Amino acid sequence: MERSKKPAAIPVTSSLPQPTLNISEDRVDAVLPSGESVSVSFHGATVTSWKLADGEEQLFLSEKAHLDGSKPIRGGIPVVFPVFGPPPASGHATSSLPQHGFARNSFWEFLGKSTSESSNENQKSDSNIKLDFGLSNGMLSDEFKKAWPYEFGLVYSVSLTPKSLETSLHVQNKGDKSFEFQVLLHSYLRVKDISQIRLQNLQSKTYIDKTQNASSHTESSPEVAIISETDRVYQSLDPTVPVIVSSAADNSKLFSITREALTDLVVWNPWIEKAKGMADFGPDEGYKNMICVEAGSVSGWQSIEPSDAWECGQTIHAKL
Ligand code: TA6
Repeated sequence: MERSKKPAAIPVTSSLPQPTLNISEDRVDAVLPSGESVSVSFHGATVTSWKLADGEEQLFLSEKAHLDGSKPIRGGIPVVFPVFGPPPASGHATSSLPQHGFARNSFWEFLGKSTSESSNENQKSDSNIKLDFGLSNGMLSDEFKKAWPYEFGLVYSVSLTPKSLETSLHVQNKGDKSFEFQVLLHSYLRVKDISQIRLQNLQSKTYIDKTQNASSHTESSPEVAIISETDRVYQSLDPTVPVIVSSAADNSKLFSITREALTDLVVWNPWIEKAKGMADFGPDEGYKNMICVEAGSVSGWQSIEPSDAWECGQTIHAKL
């Protein structure tokens, strides 16, 4: 039968409002139809902004942060890889790297975005967007390549939903030598007043206190207050148990952080003197408006064999 009357192809397009994406020279900005937004700098694949639908910023970004690629970005969510903190003094593969490694201080490439229909039938639009960024050994500076001569591939995914921000890192060994690494998501959470927040679900956990010569302690408080310079590595946490940043006034949950494969959690606030002492930390009083709650695998080393891969991540819910 002659099928001259074949129906015209019907374009499959969603009539629902879609997330918007803007790719500029230095970053990617995405906005959900419901109003939430995220910005990710190509430098370090650093999330520099996460706003809720009412426009309220959830991350702290120093007013003096270097956004031109000249230094790691002070604030947002720097990606720490392949070493946390100052590397071992000598005799380790990371010994020639700078503090916190090269990932936060390298230019990543944007690999693309994906959106997904909301599973909630009441949701009137696509409510999720995932942005993928890549970094591999060939993209590193000569200095970093020389300092850490391994073939690797990183894919960092930033996923925004109306109620959460998820960041995950996929590590692949693309060479013929195994290597070991540490990883940490150095999240600077924005708070109205550091004296009015508490950290919950750390009680009875062991922590290394870097303000007391890296001595080991056990957390006794169900609600940790920040009253001075704080630099603690809480260890061996169940990553599925959320760490909560709550309001001291009414115990409302400001942030809830769950993790995957990241069993350490660093809590850091530079307080008055250290804040003043960092040239890229501003304003000086900014320590009152931030708390770093950093999901990581930093107490030991992850080892990865040739062709193997390893994945980790964090999900931060805000204003629960
Ligand atoms: O995550 C806590 C920490 O290791 C602190 O010891 C402090 O050094 C902070 O990171 C910031 O490090 P940075 O290299 O970004 O100045």
